Amino acid sequence: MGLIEALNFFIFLAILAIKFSEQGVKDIKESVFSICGMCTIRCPIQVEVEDGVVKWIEGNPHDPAMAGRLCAKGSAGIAMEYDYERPQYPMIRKGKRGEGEWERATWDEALNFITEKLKGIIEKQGGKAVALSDRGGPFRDIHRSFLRAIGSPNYFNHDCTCARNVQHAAISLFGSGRKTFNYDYKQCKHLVLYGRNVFESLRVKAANTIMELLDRGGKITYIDVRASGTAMKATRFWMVRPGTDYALNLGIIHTVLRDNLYDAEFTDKWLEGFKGLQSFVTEYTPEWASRETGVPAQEIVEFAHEVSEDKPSVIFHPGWMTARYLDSFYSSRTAYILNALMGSIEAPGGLFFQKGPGDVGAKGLNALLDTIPKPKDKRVDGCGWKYKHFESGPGLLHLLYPAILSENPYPIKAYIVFRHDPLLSLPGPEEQKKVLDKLDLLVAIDSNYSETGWYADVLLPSATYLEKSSVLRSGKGLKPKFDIRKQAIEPRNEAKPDWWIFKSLAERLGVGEYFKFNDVERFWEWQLEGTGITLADFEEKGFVSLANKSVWWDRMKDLKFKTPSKKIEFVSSLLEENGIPSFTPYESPKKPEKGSFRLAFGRSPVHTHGRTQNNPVLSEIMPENTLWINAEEAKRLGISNGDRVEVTSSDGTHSGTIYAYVTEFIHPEAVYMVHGFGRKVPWQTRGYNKGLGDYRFETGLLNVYDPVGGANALLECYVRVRKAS
Ligand SMILES: Nc1nc2c(c(=O)[nH]1)N[C@H]1C(S)=C(S)[C@@H](COP(=O)(O)OP(=O)(O)OC[C@H]3O[C@@H](n4cnc5c(=O)[nH]c(N)nc54)[C@H](O)[C@@H]3O)O[C@H]1N2
Ligand SMILES: Nc1nc2c(c(=O)[nH]1)N[C@H]1C(S)=C(S)[C@@H](COP(=O)(O)OP(=O)(O)OC[C@H]3O[C@@H](n4cnc5c(=O)[nH]c(N)nc54)[C@H](O)[C@@H]3O)O[C@H]1N2
Ligand code: SF4
Ligand SMILES: [Mo]
Repeated sequence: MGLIEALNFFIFLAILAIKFSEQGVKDIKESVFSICGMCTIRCPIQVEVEDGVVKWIEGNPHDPAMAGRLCAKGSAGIAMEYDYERPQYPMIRKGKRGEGEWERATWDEALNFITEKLKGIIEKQGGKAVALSDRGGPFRDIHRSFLRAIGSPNYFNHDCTCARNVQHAAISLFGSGRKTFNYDYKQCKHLVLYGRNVFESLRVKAANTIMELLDRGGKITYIDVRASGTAMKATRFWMVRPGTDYALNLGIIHTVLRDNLYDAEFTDKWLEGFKGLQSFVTEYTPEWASRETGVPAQEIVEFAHEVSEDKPSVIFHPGWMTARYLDSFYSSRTAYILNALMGSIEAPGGLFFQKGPGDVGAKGLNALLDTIPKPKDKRVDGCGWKYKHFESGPGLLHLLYPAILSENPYPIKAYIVFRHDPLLSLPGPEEQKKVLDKLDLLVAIDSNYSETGWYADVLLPSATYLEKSSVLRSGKGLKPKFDIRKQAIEPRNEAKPDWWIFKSLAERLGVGEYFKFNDVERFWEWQLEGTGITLADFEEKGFVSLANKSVWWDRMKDLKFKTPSKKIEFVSSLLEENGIPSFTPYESPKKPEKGSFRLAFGRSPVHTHGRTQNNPVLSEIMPENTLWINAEEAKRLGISNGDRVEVTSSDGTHSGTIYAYVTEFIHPEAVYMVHGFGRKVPWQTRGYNKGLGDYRFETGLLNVYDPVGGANALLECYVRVRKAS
C-alpha cells in the first residue's frame, strides 16, 4: 500500500469510528447512581440519561428509605442543569467589586491570574494568609487538602450560621459532636421538635419515616413561634414566645426530676453531675416557665408525664440549629439532657450512635488530607487556642471578618469561597463587603451566580452534581456504608469539576505532588485501597453496605462517650476548665420595641436557601416570599392580608416592600419570612429583586454570637413594619 492509499485508508477508518461513536451516543440510555446536590442533605439518587441528556431523576430505588422518592427541589435538578442563567465560563472582574463588569477568560488565564496573586501573597505573608470556606459535608477531601498543601490552617465552613450551637452542646456532654448520633424515627413513640420543621425543611428519608411514625400512632410535640407545615401535622403544638426554648426545657426538666419521671437505671450508670442539675433547676418551676414561654404550666406537667410513659423511645431533637439566639447553646444542651434523662441514648426509638467502618470491623476510606503535614500556624479565628471551647476543625467564619480588618493575629489577604455564599448566609452583606474589600484576592467557585460570586475578583464555573464525580462518601449509621456520586453527563459550557480545579491550582503553585491522580476513578481506587471493596461493588446499587444488619450496642454496658469521665457530663469538664458554667441562669429575651418585631426565618419546601430562587421551575412554584405578621398586630398597624408592607432594619440602613400574610398563627412579637429571597444578581432574571432577603435586615449582627455555642445569633434581629404607601 502506497502512502496515499494508506492515508486514505486511515481517513476511512477515522470516519467509520466517528460514525460508529455517533451511533453509540444516539442509542445510549443509561442509569447512573449519584447523590443529589440540590441541597446539602445529599440524598442518594438514580439519574436516567438518554443521548447524553438527563431525562429523569429519582431517589435511589435500592435505598428503602428513599424508595424512589425525591423532593421538589431534587426533581428541579433537571431545570437547574439546562438553565443558561448560570456561570458558563471563567470570568475575571473588570470594574469595581460587585459592579458586574466582567471579562470572559479561558481556564488557563483565570487559573494563572489566581496563581500569580496567590504566589505573591504566600511569598510575603505565608500560606496562612489564604482562607477558604465551603459548605461542609462529605466531599471536602480534595479542596481541604489543597489548602493544607499550601500551608494554611484557615479552613472554614458554613456551620457558624447553622448547627454550631448544637455541635458544641453535644461536645460538652458527650465529648464528641452532634453527628455522634442519629435519630431512630422508625421506632420512636414521641418526637419533640424545637422549630425543627421536618416536613418543610426537608430531609427526604427523615420526612418519610416521620410520616410513618404518625401513621402508626406515634406523637409529635412541635414548638415554634409560628405554625409551620410541621405544626399542622403535629399531635401537640406550642406557640412559644421567641427565644424562650431554654426556659421551656428548664421547666420540663424541673418536672421530670420532681416527679421522678426519668430513667433511674440509665442515669445512675451514665450521668456525671446529676446532683448539680437537680439543684440548678429547683427554682425553674413549670409555673415560672409558663410565664416566660406562654405555654400553660399544666400542659408542661402533662407533657412531661406523657413523654416519660413512652421512654426510652423518645427523641428530643436538639434542633438543627436550634433557633439562633444568644443562649441557644443552652437550649440545645438541655434538649440533649432530656434525652439522657429519658434514657433514650442507644435505645430503640431514641438517639443511636452512628456506627462507622471501624465499629463493624471494616477499614475506612483513605483520605488525602491525612497524607499532607498539618500547617504549624494557629488558626486566625482563635478557635482551639484562644477560644478552647470552640472546636478548631471548621472554626467560626464570622471571626474571620474581624481578623481580616485588624490583621490580628496575622493578615489574611486571599479568600477562596467554594460552594458557599457568605454574602447571603452571614448577616449584613453590606458590612461584610467593607471587610472583604481589604482582601487582595476574592475567588468564588460556584455552579450558580451567588451573591459572593458576583462580588468576587474571579468567578470559576463549577460543574453541577450531575456533571461531576465526587470523592466516595463514607456514610455512618446503624449500617455503615460507602456510596458513590458518579458523573451522569458531560459538563455543559466550560464548567469544570472541583477536583480538577484544585488539582490544577495546586500544580501551578508547586504542591502538585499531593495530587497525583488524573481522574476520579484512580482517586476512588486509592480511597478503597485496603478495604477489600472494589469499584465494581458499587455497580448494582450505588452503595456498598459494610454490615448486614443494624448494629446496636448494649446501652447499659457498651456506650462510648469521649469525655474525660467516659460518661455524659452534665457538669462538663471542657466548659468548667474554660471558666464557662455547665448550667447558666436563664435570661429573658429582649422584647421588641413598639412597632418593631423580631425577624424570624426558615425554609420553604421548594427552595434551598438563596440558590434556587432563579430555578426555572421552582421560581414558578414560589416566585417570592411574604411577611407573616400576627393578626392583632396587623390590625393595630392597619395592615390587611395581601397588603404591601414596608420593612426596615433596626438601624434604618435597609428597607424594602413585601406582601403581608396576616395570620393568628404567629407570635405577636415576631414576623417571619422564608430565607434567601431578595437576590441582587441581575443576570438571574427570574429571581432578581423578588421578595425580600432576611439576611439584608440583619445589620450589625456579623459579630453577635452565642458566646458558648459560637453560632451567629441571627435571630437577634429586629425590624420595623408599616403599611407601604
Ligand atoms: N438570614 C439567614 N441566614 C442563614 C439562614 C437563614 O435561614 N436565614 N440559614 C443558614 C443555614 S442553616 C445555612 S446551612 C447556611 C447556608 O448557606 P450556604 O452554605 O451559603 O448556602 P447553600 O445554598 O448551601 O449554597 C452555597 C453555594 O453553593 C453553591 N453550589 C451548589 N452546588 C454546588 C456545586 O456542586 N459546586 C459548587 N462549586 N457550588 C455549588 C450554590 O450555588 C450556592 O451559591 O445559611 C445560613 N444563613
Ligand atoms: N426545603 C429545604 N429544606 C432544607 C433546607 C433548605 O434550604 N430547603 N436546608 C437544610 C438546612 S441547611 C438546615 S440547617 C435545615 C433547617 O431546618 P430547621 O431546623 O427545621 O429550620 P428552619 O426551616 O430554618 O426553621 C426554623 C424554624 O424555627 C422557628 N423559630 C424561630 N424562632 C424560634 C424560637 O424561638 N423557638 C422555636 N422553637 N422556634 C423558633 C421559625 O419560625 C422556623 O419555623 O433544613 C434543611 N432542609
Ligand atoms: S432533600 Fe431534596 S434537594 Fe435535598 S438532597 Fe434530598 S432530594 Fe435533593
Ligand atoms: Mo443549615
